[in-house]
Amino acid sequence: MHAVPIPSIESGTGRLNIANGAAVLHGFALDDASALLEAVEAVRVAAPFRHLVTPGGHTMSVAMTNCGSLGWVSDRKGYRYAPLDPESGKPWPALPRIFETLAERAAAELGFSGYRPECCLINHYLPGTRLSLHQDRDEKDGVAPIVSVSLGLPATFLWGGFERSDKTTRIPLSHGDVVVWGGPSRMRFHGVAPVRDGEHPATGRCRINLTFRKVM
Ligand code: MD3
Ligand code: FE
Repeated sequence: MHAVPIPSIESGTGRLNIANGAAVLHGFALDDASALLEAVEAVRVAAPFRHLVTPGGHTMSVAMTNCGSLGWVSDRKGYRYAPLDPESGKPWPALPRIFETLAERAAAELGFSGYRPECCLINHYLPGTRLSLHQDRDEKDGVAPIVSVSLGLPATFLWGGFERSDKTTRIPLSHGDVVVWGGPSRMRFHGVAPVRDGEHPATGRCRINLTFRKVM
């Protein structure tokens, strides 16, 4: 079922296949990076980054916001997608056109045509910030891929198996990389190792990650 256990480089394409339906598209967002970051600035004015609290009472070290018709939120009551920003009581900012276009083009590279995510969760990492191993399982659509876009400081993505205790593979992600996670990989445990200190010309001292999600 999981037929590609070992990452394989497809020469010349800038594409790293990591499993059936999952691949890193190196530099796929480079040409759009400054426009994407401008759009993030507009989103954060309307819906600032905030540290969500987990149902267990821990404050997440990643700061998050959303755009789209639904946003991912967490509090003591649980994780869910919500149409309103709980901080403002207003709808999340709309998905910027450049976000929609990039996500659809990236998904199409892996053969997922007509990708129309309702949500873009935007994660903000300062040096030292990490995201512990988890599964993304709050989406009703467990088949559509998640598309992620890395901007700014590099990070090491931790890619696990189907049990939390499975060993993880480390995948370096840098500015402009796009990853499409579909097919059987969709429910794998994954996380991000603590971001190392540094300066990036596009973002300064932080990493921004966009994850597009087909929720309904
Ligand atoms: C693999 N974000 O927001 S993106 C998340 O870099 C999240 O901010 C990380 O994990 C980040 O939930 C990683 C890549 C990603 C997203 C979802 C996945 C990889 C995935 C779902 C299944 C498998
Ligand atoms: Fe995730």
